[in-house]
Parts: sequence; C-alpha cells; structure tokens
Amino acid sequence: MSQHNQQPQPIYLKDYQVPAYLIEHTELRFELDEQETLVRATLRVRRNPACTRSKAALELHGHETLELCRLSINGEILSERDFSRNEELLTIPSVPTEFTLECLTRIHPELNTALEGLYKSDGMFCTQCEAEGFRRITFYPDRPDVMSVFRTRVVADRSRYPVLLSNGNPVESGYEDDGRHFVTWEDPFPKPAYLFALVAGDLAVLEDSYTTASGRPVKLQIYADSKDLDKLDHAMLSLKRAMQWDEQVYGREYDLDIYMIVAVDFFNMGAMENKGLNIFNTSCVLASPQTTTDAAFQRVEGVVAHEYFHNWSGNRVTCRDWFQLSLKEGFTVFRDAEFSADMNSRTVKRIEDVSLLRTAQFAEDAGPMAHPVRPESFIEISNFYTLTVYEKGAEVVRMLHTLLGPEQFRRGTDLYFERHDGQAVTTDEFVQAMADVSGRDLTQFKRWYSQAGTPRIQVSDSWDDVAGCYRLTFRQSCPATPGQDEKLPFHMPIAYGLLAADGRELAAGVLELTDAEQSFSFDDLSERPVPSLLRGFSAPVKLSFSYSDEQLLHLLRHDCDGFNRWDAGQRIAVALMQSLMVDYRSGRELRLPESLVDTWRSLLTDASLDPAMVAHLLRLPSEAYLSELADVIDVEAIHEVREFLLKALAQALLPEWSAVYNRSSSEEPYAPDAAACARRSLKNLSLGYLLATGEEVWLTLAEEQFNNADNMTDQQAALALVVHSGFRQAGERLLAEFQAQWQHEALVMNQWFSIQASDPWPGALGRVQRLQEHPLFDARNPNKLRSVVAAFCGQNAVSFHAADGSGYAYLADWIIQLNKQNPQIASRLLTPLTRWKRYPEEVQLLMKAQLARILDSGELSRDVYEVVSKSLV
Ligand code: B3K
Ligand code: ZN
Repeated sequence: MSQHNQQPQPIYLKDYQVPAYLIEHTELRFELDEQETLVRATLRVRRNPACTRSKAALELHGHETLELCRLSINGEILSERDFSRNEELLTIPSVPTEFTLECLTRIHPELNTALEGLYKSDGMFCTQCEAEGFRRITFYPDRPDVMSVFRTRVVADRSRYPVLLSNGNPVESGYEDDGRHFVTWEDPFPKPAYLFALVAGDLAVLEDSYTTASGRPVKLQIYADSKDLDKLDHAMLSLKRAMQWDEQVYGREYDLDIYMIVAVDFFNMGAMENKGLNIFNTSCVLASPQTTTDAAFQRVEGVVAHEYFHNWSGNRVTCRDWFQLSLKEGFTVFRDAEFSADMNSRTVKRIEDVSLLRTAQFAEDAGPMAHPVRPESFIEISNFYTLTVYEKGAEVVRMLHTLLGPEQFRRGTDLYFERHDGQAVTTDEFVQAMADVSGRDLTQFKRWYSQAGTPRIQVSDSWDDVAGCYRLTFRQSCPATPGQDEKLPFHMPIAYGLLAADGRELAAGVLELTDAEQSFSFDDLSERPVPSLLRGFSAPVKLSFSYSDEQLLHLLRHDCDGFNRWDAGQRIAVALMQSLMVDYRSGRELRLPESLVDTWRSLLTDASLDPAMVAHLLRLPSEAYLSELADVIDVEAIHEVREFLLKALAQALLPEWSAVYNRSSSEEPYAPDAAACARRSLKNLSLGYLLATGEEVWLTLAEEQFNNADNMTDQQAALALVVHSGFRQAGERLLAEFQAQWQHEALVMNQWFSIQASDPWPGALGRVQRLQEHPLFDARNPNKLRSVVAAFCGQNAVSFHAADGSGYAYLADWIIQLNKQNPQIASRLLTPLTRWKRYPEEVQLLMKAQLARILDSGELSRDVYEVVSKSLV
C-alpha cells in the first residue's frame, strides 16, 4: 500500500524528462522456488548523452516488497551509505559514466495476489509487467523509454517446471544441482522492461510454423495446461491469419525465429504482448465448438491478432511514457478491428464496436474519470487502460484513415515504422508521419488527443426548390469534463450520402468539419434528399438531426451504408422507448404502435436480407445504451419498458418469429464463420422473443435446443434465455444439468456463474451471495470475480440499483476486500459506483455513501484511491 501518511500524488505529462541513464544490456538469472525466488540482474549502464542534468543520480524503481540482498558497481559491493531507498525508488547519488551494476534480490511470487510482476497461477510461474510490474521483480529503470537487450536464464526444478520460457530465442539449456535445470533466452531487440516475460510450468504445447513473405521460417507454439490442448487450434489459425494480414495490409513481417503464446488462468486483463512470448488469459485463447460461444471464438481471433500486431505497433516502436499509451493501444485496436472486419462481416464488426463505444466509452467521457486519449496526469497508470485510450484512441486513428484515404494512410504508417523503429515515441510523432506523407496540416486534428469529452453535433437542413439546392448546417460543441471547462472545435470527417425518394444515391462523400458552425451546399439536385449522416460512424460523436419517422424508415430500407441502416432502426426504437418511458412514469398504459409492428414484420419476412443485419436490426437497444442517453437514469422505467416491448413484439409477430427460428436452424456441422454466426444469432434472437410470450410450447423448444445443441452458442443461449425468463423451475433444472455436464471446464462454468449473476429476477443479491460459496468460485481469480461481481454490478441494473442500496453496499464490501489483495481489479470493479451523478438524488446519496465508506476504510491502494477520490468531487 502506498498511501502511508500522505495522499498519493499525481504525475504530469508536462514534467516529462529524458532518463539520466540508459541500459545497454540486461542479464537476468532467476532461481525459482516454492518459498522464494532469487533474481540476479546484471546491467550495463551508461549516462544518457541527451540528458542535460550533469550530476543526476541513478534512480532505480523498486517495489516495497523487493528484498535487496546485494548491490555492486563494477564488482564493488555498495554499503548502505552509498544509496538510499524509499517505497518506490532506490537512489545511488554518485555513479561513473559507464559501469556494470549487479543486484541480487529476493522476491515472493507465491504470495503475490496482485498478479503484477512475477506470480503463480495454478502452480505455474508467470509474469505481467505492463505497465509497472517489472519493479516488483528487480530494481530497474522501469520506464518505457529505457530500452535494453535482455539475456535471461531461468532455473527451476526439472520435474515440476519442465517448460522454462522467456523472450527471444533459446540459446542454451542444461542441468544444475538438485534436480534443477535451466534455459537461457536471448532477445536481440531492445525493449522496455514492461515487455519482459517469464513462464515456468508443466505445460502442453501445440506447434506449427509460418514462413514469412520474405521466406523466413518461424516456429509457432501455444502452451496450455494439458487438459486444454484440444482447444488451441482456433488461436493457432488466428495467429497465422494475423501474420499474413499484417504482411499484406501493412507490409510488416515477424522478426524472431519463434513466437509463443501461453494460456494462464489467473490474469488481470485479456492478454499481454511481451516480445516473442505473449501471455494470455485462458478466456482469450482457448476455444472449441463444444465449450466456446461464437462471440468468444471471435474474441480469441481478435485478441490473438491484437497482441501479434503489437509486435510492430508497440514493441518495435514503443511509447515514450505512459501518457502516450494510446500510441500503441489506439493504433493496435484499429488494426485488429480492420483485421476482424476483413475476416468476418465488416458491418457487424462496426456495429459491435460502435455499440461498445456509445454505451461504455461515452459513459466514461461523461463520468468523473473522463480523460483525453492522451491523459495529462494520473495517480496510477493502471487506471488509464480505458475505453477512451483503447476504443476512442482507435476511432482517432480511424479518422486519420478516413481523412487521408487508405493509400496515404499506408504511406504514413510505413514512414512511422521506418522512422521510429527501435524508438520510444509520442502520439505527436505518429500524427507527424501522417502529416508528412499527406502534406496536410493536422494541428487542429491533434485536439482529439488533448481534449476529453464526446462532441455533440447538431445538424439542420434546408431546401431551395427553385435552385435545386440542399444545405446542411453543422454546429459542434463539447461538454466540460474534469479540468477542462472550455473546448475548441475538433477537425472531423463526416461521411454522408444523400438519398432520393426511390432510394437512389444523389451524392456521397466525406465532409470535413473544422469550425464551431459550418454549412455545406449541394447544387443541382432533382429533389429534396434524405440525408444519411456520419456513415460508418466516421467520428466518435453524438449527432442529432430531427429525422421524421418516414425518413428513418427510408434510410432503414435503402441506405447502402449498412451501419447507418442499422442506426436508423436504432433511432426508431430509441425514440419509441423514450416515449414509452414517459408513459410508464405517468402510469399510462404502454402500447405498441402498429407502425413498428409493420416495419419489423417486413424485416422478418424479407428472406433476401442478410441474416447478420436482421439479427442486429431486431435487437432492442440495450439498457446500458438507453441509460447513457438519459438525462437522469430511471433504471426501473428502462427495464420495464424494454421488457414490455420484447413481450409485445413477441406476441404481435409470433408466426414470424417461429418461421425465422425454423429457417435459421441448420444441420450443418459447427463452424464459427460469419455466415453461420449470423444464422445462430438470428435463431437465438427469435428464441428469445418466442420465450418472452411465456407460453410453455416455446419453453419445450428452448429445452430441446439446450439438450440437442452440438455447440456452446446454442446451448448457452437456450440456458440464458430460460434462466432469465419467468420459467423459474425450468431455469433451475437447466442450470443443474449444465453444471453436471461442464463442471470440469473452468471457462464454461464462468458463463454459468455470469448468467446467474445477471439474472434480474427478484432475490438476485441472495443468489449471488450463494454463488460466492460455490466450490468453483475463487476470489483470487479475476475471471471468477468478473463472472460474479462484475456481472451482477454491471449487467444486472435492476438488482444492483435495488432501492435499499444493498447492491451498492455489496460492491463496496468487495472493493474494501480487494483493495489489498488485487488493487487493479478492485479499481476496475468500482466503475458502476462512480456514475452516481447520473441517477436521481435519493439514489445519488446511497451511492456516494458507499464511496465515502471505501475512502474511510483504511489505507487505500493508489488504484482505488484515485478512482474513489476523483468520483467524490
Ligand atoms: N498491453 C496489454 C495491457 C496491459 C494492462 C496492464 N495493466 C494488453 C493489450 O492491450 O494488448
Ligand atoms: Zn493492446
């Protein structure tokens, strides 16, 4: 815990200074053992010629848990007078210009519950060093602008840890005393310490190979527990596809002789791009038709690609400091999104990504932790691995792609990689490469990196019938965010089309908005068009235009932009739900308009439509999206109105749902390709509507699907739909059967937990507390916490927001417990409580009281302290 007597202090981007010392070579020796681990680090250090502070001391980061055994410079052991140490730094005031520093440290991976640095996951050793985990392994300048070549020897008991891995290529192996063995690894590419990795365990491996475009063979290995060896094929296929895609689309080849992925069960996030040795949460690498849903198959493909793409966007060219995190994350998310769009359905991928952005990222922008894509300060960097840095950061790169066009964008990335290979750079340098190849002035564009908040665009139009002239006027503004009251206009691309009454496109293109108010005219049009605005969601903004229902229906039928067709449907549904919410609050009877039934009927019966599109069009806007759009969130009204609409549409279109269900069923063997996923998604959507009627016959259908499914997508969909329906006994029965069938598959059981934790039926809190007593629940495992605690607090709004405040107290209890055990997870789980300002006053008081209780609960980690203290402002 780092709070001690004084509150943790923020650090600022404006205070950045180049490092005073550089590390040319890092040699590490790990002696892994059950009770303690010894780490010997031998560093070749030299003064940084770029540093102007001539008498700068050598500063090494070192976590307070490190036990220093010996420290020497050029072979001379230092005494305690020669250096000082506080809870973060070890400082040696006087050192030569060039020297060898040797440091022997004792650490305790077996006691490490924060899962940062070196720790144990289910009996194996593994590491997580980004952002600042290496300082829990040894004393080191643990900052991304210090890049070194590493040579690592791992020594461990031969029988318990037959596999010993680190970054780079294996160069030596052999035996030591007492049944121990070693492997030495050498990574020739200079890297920051955050990309260091080590794994030791008894692991099975799937091997394959890949020949790069220039003919270099690369050995591919994916390691996992032997029981999971049959679940690695999809990750391997995804890896090979990603390697090929990066060659074709970006001209980037892999650079080492070997590429390894290791699956571990205890992991704070999804995966980590350590050079040559990616470490993955099992949930992002294991996949088989029997145990894995379509969504999870696609997640594996996306995450494997994401970590692979980091080899160039992140590892070869890395970040100068952590304020630049989006340099690698925003760019890499953009790269993986384009990869997934190319491998599957482009429109569906876009709809999914935009839905996430509009619900979760927009909510972040509107909350107390709002920050720019390149933050200006932080107390704990782990709190800034956010949707803003990742997803909005990717949107910023996408806008550059749209503004420059694909060819210039590619010349820009070529220049960026070539100019900065082996360097640690800033987002300014990324944009500069784009400016240099295009000759464009991107100065104003860079406000996307420095200004927080979601811009609002108000659009109005006018039509001059005589001249045939159509005019669109855009007004942009951006709400205040913490520390930023006034915003300047953004430079953004608005992709658009103008549609005639018969659906023809009269004009299309990209408008560039730069001013607070700006108009564009379109001459010589034969008729007043319907505007399709922000096609493909070309900028991360909230755009409003007073569309009539007819205009939206027109876009829904005719727009050639699949994203905007879907969005037109969303706008229709959202408007209806918002008006139903008003009715609900005033106690009026809720009614389903005939017009909506007709529209939906035509979508359901048109067999020529792409099933993927239909599945998305007919999915009602989520509770989370409606919450984000509300001025004051009325959890109950949102839930009740959505339930009403679901049931009403189910009744009104019963024969159509049943026909779609039958039409979407298939005897084909399982494949996770785009077409088959779309079919299953439409089938399970129909099943949901059928069950919403409450008629027994559809329960029987759901149970049949549950029992006969040859894949997890269909089985799990049936389970979740029945459990969340009013058929309570049937739900209990299926849960018991599912448990009996899958209790040995940890990832499947995580879904079993999460389906129950997100069940809104009354009594949810009691059920969740019982789940925590289940023998498979383990509070030290982040996946389990996500399946139970995060699912309850994040996906079960009616239960979490119970009027007595019990949901808030439940979450606060967890935060107080996890604050010591795993601060990163604690601070992440906190998010729902931080949004208190969005709720009615009496709710705000209850939520704030729990935040205050956390703040007063004793010594807080930097992670939790930052989020709680900023939320209470
Ligand atoms: N770079 C890692 C994230 C590390 C998070 C550390 N708290 C995974 C990724 O974005 O690829
Ligand atoms: Zn990443």
